[in-house]
Amino acid sequence: MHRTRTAAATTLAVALAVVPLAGAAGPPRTAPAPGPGGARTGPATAALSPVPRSVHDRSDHLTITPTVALVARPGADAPTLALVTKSLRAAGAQHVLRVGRAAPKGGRLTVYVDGPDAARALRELGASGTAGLPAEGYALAAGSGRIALAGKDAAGTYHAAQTLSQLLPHRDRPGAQIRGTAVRDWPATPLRGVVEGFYGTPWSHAARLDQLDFAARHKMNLYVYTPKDDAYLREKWRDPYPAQQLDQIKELVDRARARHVEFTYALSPGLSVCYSSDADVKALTAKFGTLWDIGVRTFAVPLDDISYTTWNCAADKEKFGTGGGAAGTAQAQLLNRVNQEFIARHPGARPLQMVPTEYHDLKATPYKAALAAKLDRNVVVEWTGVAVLAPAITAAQAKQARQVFGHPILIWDNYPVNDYVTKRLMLGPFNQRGPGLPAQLAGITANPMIQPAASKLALATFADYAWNDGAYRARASWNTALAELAGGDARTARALRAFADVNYTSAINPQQAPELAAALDRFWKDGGARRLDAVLRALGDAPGVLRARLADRGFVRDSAPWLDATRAWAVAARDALRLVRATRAGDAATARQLRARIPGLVQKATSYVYVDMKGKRIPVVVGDGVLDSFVARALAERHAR
Ligand code: LTM
Repeated sequence: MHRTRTAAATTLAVALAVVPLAGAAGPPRTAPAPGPGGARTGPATAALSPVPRSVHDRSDHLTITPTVALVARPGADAPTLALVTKSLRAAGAQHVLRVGRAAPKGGRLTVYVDGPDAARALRELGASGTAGLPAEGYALAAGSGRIALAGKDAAGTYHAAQTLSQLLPHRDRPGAQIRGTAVRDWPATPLRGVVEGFYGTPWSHAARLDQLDFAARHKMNLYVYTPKDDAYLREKWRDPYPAQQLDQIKELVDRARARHVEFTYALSPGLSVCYSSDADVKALTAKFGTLWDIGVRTFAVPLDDISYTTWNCAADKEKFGTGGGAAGTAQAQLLNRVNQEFIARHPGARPLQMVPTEYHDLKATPYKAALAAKLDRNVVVEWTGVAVLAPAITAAQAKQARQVFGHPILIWDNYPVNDYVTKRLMLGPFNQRGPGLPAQLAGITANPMIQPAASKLALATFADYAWNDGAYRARASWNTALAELAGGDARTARALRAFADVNYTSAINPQQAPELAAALDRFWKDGGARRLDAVLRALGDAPGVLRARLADRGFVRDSAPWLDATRAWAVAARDALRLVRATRAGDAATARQLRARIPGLVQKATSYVYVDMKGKRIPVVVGDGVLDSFVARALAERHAR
């Protein structure tokens, strides 16, 4: 018997839930997120992220046998097979044997990947195949001694393998028994990924490799390489890369390909280009050629954050005239030449992408009209919404953008980017993007923070939205992301949640520290000092817990000054709470001592700095407007009484 769960389930109780067996039980791979105050919420099973379109529980089970047969046709996608094998081994299988069309043998778990065998296994398990699915869709079914994975295309099968890796438990020996399931799933929009497009210290090579792995785990399929402070992308756009840098880019391209992620190379000539110059067209296409040679197949020309009222050469003024319409015409001509002389002449190249100079509104202007009329139809236009930092983006706005720009729209979403406010980490979920938006788009990308590992919380929620916006619930997705980053460890997840709460605010999550603010409000209402003290103690302990237990060391490195500030603010706030209690109890001596000490604690809490790429020291903020206000109100308490 099958029971269908809708994809909108907030915490998706996972199919393939592990059935505990004597001697075989262990923690599920991804534990549920802890609830406020530390209580575990949801069932004792993992949550799938992104939430699939549909999951059917089956009434049967399968067992991870010591040897598992893996049936795949010759030429099957190697990354998919590697991932399936890795997941089976992590679930306790000792041997994963690749076989041809061999029939299942003697009670051995058999896994079918694509082809007629997988199609038959899906049928036998009562699951639909891939007919009718869009690109990257997949079907996965498991039960009664077999698992079948089938993709609409190679990327679809790879996504099925990613889902399987979340479904299978982590065991160090065979024998785990698993409930049967059937998953049918597909993405909400063709392109989903990260645009490394911020100002400030570009991500390191190691961080980029790590991000490509992360993207794949979250079913993102795009990484756009366009850090503003890589000189070879902007100031020195005409210059070839030094060999070592090109080697590193090639390593990224190869890693991306092995993860079914499209590496996009985005070159920004706008600071110095002469649009009418043959030599500059040649310089642009020659640079693209060097990237093509190392395997890049997707190219972009961002023209954001440049002036279009001043030309870089007299020839442009002469040829195009002045004003926004002239700029749109000049850009369209340059891009059309790149499109026709490079993209069209390289079979296998993906559609060219561009960022217009007017990228953050919907006003009908001469510039946009020129682009709409003159830019080749198949060029994809990037757009940040109705503001650079759009507080919300709706499907209706995206529809309008398609009309105004006259081209397919790829959203460049400026969240969780923090280059304009480097004192802040943005650890809240992706938010305020409407249901139905992805369906209007060629795709959606998120511009991350300067801190790559710390960006993962927001990016995981972004990926959930981009894959299945209909099922997206920001807080539920955030809970899942916290649990994943914490590696399923409840204590780490609680610490991470407390830390993320005081680093929450942004253009799309206006409230700072929503959980802490609620705890403080409650204290001012009911005077429950013990309860609040426990919350503040947990906040103060969180940095130590994360430093000691968080497996993602990059997150700890990225967050270092914010972790220090969090600890120091919690110390100051606990003293402030003691001050309120002492004042209310008429304990003047204690109150006097605390009053003398607290300013020094606040000074310490505000002393931690982020050092940017130019060596500028920027004092970081945590829980601003919440922790500082609490301390100030506590200090004022004496005057109020
Ligand atoms: O958003 C775009 C298209 N361009 C720049 C980004 O490079 C920058 O990271 C963000 C946030 O500061 N704003 C921009 O305008």
